[in-house]
Amino acid sequence: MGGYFSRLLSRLWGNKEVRILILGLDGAGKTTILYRLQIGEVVTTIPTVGFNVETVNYKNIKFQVWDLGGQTSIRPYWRCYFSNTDAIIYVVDSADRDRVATSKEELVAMLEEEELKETALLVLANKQDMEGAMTHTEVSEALGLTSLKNRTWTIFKCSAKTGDGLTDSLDWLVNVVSGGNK
Ligand SMILES: Nc1nc2c(ncn2[C@@H]2O[C@H](COP(=O)(O)OP(=O)(O)OP(=O)(O)O)[C@@H](O)[C@H]2O)c(=O)[nH]1
Ligand SMILES: [Mg+2]
Repeated sequence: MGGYFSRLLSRLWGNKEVRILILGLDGAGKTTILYRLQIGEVVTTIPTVGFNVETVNYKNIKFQVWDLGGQTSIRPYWRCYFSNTDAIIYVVDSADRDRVATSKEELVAMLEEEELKETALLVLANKQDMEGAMTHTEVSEALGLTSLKNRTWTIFKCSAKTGDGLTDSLDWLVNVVSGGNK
């Protein structure tokens, strides 16, 4: 109830709160992206065991961003965080051609979850600065994105290292959570 009223109030005051999950295989760059968004810098990361959560304020919206560990043994716990999620940022290491099929399997399984039926999907084809990285079209094909049904989704290429592409993707999220893309 308290949560409902605070959400209502923040909407009235134009300071909308949004819940975002950042998911993807281990090493994809999720934590690097989270801190790039929050403090605008590249931080040194260690593999995430559990989660990081930070608030990112952008264009009058308060994004509460949950970054979950992506190692095989941790992935089953992603579902504990699914409820009330407004959007998922799914991060792919575009230079990791060997594991893009695994990344697709995890994505497909996740999107079948009832709790995520209405959730918007932003795919980030990360590590574009690396030589031999797949283009975002290649990543899109490898993940089978074009066959997604009844889902608001997009894919952006980006590099957490250089920062390229991250602002555009945040703008897309702002548009979606403000109702512009539904
Ligand atoms: N070249 C390059 N390296 C990146 C980029 N993004 C992340 N990395 C590197 O990739 C490695 C893994 O990044 P993390 O952000 O820790 O990956 P993660 O997805 O959080 O991994 P888990 O916490 O294990 O799930 C680190 O060495 C990062 O510096 C990028 O855009 N370009
Ligand atoms: Mg991490």
